Amino acid sequence: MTDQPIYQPTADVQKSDEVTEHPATRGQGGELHQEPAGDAPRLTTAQGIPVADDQNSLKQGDRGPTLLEDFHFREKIFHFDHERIPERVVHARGYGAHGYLEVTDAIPELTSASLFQKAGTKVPAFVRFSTVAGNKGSFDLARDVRGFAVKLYTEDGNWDIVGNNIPVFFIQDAIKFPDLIHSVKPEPDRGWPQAQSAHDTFWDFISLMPESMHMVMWTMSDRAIPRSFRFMEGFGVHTFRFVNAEGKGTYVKFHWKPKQGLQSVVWDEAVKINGADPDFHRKDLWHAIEAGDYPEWELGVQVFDHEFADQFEFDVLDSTKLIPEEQVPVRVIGRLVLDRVVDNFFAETEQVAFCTQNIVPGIDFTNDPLLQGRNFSYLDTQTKRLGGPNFTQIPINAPKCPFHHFQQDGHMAMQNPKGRAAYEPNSWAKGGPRPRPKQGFESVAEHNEGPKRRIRAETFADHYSQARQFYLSQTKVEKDHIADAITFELSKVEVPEIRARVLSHLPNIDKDLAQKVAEGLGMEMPEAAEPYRTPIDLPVSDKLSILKNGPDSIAGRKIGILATDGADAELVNAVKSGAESAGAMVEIVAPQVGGVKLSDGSHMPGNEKIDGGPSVLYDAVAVIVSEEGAGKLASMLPGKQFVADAFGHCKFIAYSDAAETLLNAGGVTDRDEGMIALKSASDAETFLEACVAMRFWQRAG
Ligand code: HDD
Repeated sequence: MTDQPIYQPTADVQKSDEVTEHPATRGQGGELHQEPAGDAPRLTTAQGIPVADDQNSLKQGDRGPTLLEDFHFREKIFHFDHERIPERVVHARGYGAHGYLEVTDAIPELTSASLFQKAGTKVPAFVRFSTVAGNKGSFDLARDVRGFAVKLYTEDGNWDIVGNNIPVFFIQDAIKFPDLIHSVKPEPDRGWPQAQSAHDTFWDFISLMPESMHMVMWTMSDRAIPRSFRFMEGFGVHTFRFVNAEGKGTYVKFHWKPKQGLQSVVWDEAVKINGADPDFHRKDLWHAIEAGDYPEWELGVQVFDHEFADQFEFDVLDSTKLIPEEQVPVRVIGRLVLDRVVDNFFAETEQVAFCTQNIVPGIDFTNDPLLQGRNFSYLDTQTKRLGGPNFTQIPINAPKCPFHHFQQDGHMAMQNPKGRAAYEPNSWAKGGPRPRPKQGFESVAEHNEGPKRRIRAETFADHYSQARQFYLSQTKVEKDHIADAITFELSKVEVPEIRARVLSHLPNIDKDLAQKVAEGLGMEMPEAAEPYRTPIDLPVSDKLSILKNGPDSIAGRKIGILATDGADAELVNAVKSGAESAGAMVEIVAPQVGGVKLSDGSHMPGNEKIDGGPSVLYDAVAVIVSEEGAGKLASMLPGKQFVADAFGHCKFIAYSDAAETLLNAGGVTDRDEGMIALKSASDAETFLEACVAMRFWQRAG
């Protein structure tokens, strides 16, 4: 033992409400001289053995080799080495929250599902939102479809509605799913691009699959860059079935409609948010729930019968088609509320296992060939990802109703039955669970026949009509965004033949769109692709547009106030309190995160330093600065960009007199109606009222 003090790497921990000071240190003689502070539980190994020192591995001599005998060290490193499970092969990046579904309109005439028998019934829910293509560590604002997967823990078991924020899909038959996903994922030789469809292989595949055209219109629209999970619609996509107590089936499509309204960002904003805050969407959900501003969606159903299905222009089993709400209105039957963040991301969000085949009595599948394939894929993928068949025993996946079965053993089996009967039927008096012919799940007794063939039904053959309907249903701004997005994506495609092949599909959707994209790319318009079936003209559907279905208040939005020392206190407080009382969140962006001293001498704490709080993080901004503060910001790039971007992204901007210097330095010289001068506190109201429109689109031309 040396006479020198023994070096201990543990720094003293700063005291706060949540942090206690308990550096476990050894004295000069090597003896442990400080027990953990307070009543903290003792640190143990996973086997429960108390740990004396968690800072140093066991060594032979102070500078000698680490000993294999150190079971605490070995267990800790071994566990760490095994801490990751395979990420989801798609939808790897996601974020979940808990809540409930409350039934607002009972529908026993349509379905025997237990939850829909009585208005007011509440069932627990877990929802996971996701992007599709990117890996687990990718950024939130990728141009991509968003997963909208809902697990409902009903009295009759778990019902998973594994949907997206887009009501249609790229392909009609599940056998093409691996091809679709391989084409969008990083290319196999070079390993890029991450979380992006703007590359050769994706567009090559798309150009060869005309059935994808409808979905591509959606993914090139602003639907694929939502402002937040809270402002997205969700769709079950496939046609499912409701089955009532008499066994009568009715077709149904499921919809989630955000009470917060729909909202997306513009592409330049998405790119910049990815840099400024790659976790933008997950943080948004977390902060809203933590603030008690619980996001809510209406559960809506489109219910229709065989007669409608037979006369509908398209096949209701074709997932590349939707049923316009004008044709079959959405009936609201419930509300989904997310009111609790997860306790542990891995245990809940990462381990949750959604499966399309999880349905309950009263719900049934249809023969949609995409759905049929999914019903195989999800169980298979969960078994691989979570390591075995007992993933249903993980608390987030376990039913919350009583459940009894004879499945047993396997990796990590936690629920192990007692007794001798592990089979059914058996003749033991207490032999365990028995099937219930009347209450158990039964499939609709559908009659199917025909030759066994690999074939796509003729009724699936129209590839362009609904793509055209979607495009024509958009506002001018939204149409421009679609054209810009296709142009951008194709400009990243290196092989001219692929660009030309994609372009050749567009005249079948809309000639002006095709022309715009061709001009944007600087290409000659190639000959239009020969459609298998000539597209038909369909009426415009307003429900397909985001801007026609925007919010009706600024509740749940985020206003950024750029303030400096000496900023007019009355104005800052008027914008802040006005926004907060309208249900919006407010953040102060300042030259220093410590905050600012306002004109009345009061201190306003900052939320972001200007470099870390660009205007893309906010729905609208107020620039309330002193002359001196404006001058300083005008000499800083982040200051100039703050106002230039807010203006360029068509946001409403409120500004104090002194802000003129900064606005001009940022190149914002127009004072259009989206720019609201704050002369007195009452102008804050004008600004906040204008913000309900979310953007001053007239600026976009
Ligand atoms: Fe899928 C995950 C949605 C077609 C195979 N899918 C997954 C998730 C969502 C969807 C939201 C993430 C669930 C979560 O948060 O954990 N998928 C869809 C929709 C589709 C669709 C709306 C078309 C209508 N999917 C689809 C097909 C197949 C798959 C055709 C395969 C035949 N999907 C999977 C999967 C995943 C998955 C490989 C990956 C991780 C997982 O299941 O849990 O099984």
